[in-house]
Amino acid sequence: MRRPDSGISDSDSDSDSDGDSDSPTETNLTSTSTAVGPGAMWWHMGLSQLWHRLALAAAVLLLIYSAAACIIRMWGVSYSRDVPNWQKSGSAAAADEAWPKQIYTGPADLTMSYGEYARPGMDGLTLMASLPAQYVPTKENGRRLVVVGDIHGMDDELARLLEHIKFNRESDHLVAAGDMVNKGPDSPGVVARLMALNASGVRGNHEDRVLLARAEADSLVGVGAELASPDAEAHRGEVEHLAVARRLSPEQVAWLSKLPVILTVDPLPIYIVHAGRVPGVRLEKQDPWAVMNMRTLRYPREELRNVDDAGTIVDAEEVDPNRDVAIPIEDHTGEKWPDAWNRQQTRVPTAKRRTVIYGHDSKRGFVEGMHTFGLDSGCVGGGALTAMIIEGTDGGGFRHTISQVTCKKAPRYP
Ligand SMILES: [Mn+2]
Repeated sequence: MRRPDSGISDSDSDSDSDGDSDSPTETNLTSTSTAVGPGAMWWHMGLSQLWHRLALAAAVLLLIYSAAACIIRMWGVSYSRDVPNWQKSGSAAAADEAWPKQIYTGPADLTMSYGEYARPGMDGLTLMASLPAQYVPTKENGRRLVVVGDIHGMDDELARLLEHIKFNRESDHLVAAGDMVNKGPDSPGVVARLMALNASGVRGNHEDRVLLARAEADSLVGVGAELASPDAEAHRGEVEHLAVARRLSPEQVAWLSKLPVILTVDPLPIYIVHAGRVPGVRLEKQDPWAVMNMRTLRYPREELRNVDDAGTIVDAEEVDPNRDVAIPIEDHTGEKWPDAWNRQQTRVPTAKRRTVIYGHDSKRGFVEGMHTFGLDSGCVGGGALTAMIIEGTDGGGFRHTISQVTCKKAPRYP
């Protein structure tokens, strides 16, 4: 029998034998190895060479497997996605009975939900609250509910207005319709006066920004606080918000932060908000950002469909399905939201109609609509400060009067 350690000399002799067949010993060894048969090849290769080949074979198999897996995966990605109903052809679409029998033209026509979602970062914000029942004016209690528009730090004017209407804190209740702070000279004075009068209020965009700036500044510690330079504040547009936030006491900040975005005056059919509310979206589904910031509404379906050759929007009918989707925006480029609200109120039963009292739009000034009252008459810019005085009437209704004082234009603060 051959010994295992003779394998190496065997391979040597194989290569040698081609050029030199004179050596009988070597020839003999070659013939011996041939006689052993193919099984002996493993021994010819040697152990290290064997492992090399096995590794190579494994690598090739792995490569083939990976390529196959890749192709199968890509195939799956391309072909296993959900096909929207309106893209299904023929019988597939017909089989889906739930799909409405309408023609949908593209992504812009999909159902949208602007105004329905609370943004992240609204933690700690109260969307809705009801005015405590003892402050609701009725025919019987003879109380007055006094709603004041954007005060903006104009404390002297607020004091004059309250004096002018003979405000009596025993029988009257004051509600600030947002934007009590910023712009004017004395935001802390205004908040202090409101707190002293046990007033109610709603959060306006300016309260919101002051509170956000304050929360961000308070959360800075260590290196972050060191890096919080005035330049960085200016870059973020927070200089004024932070300046006001730092002048407010912790109690004043706490009071502001508890104000709801929407104040209802049940059982009176009244909502008080700072900027507006989106028609067609339930009260508890309103987006706080929109309620604090909106001025007009835009209608993407209408803008996409009802455009004439010159590119202008064709006037819509009173009831236009293309206005089902409304986007609340800050600027004045859309339809005034109170117009949309008042139009919608004419289509609901009298018992379900609601009046919205708001501020925020000093450009339009005091505006009285069928079911809307805009109270921002631009006091901080030298206009007037407006109060709406609400009293209860027979049958659970209300009547109102409007009072104003003129304002001295405030130097921009700070
Ligand atoms: Mn505002």
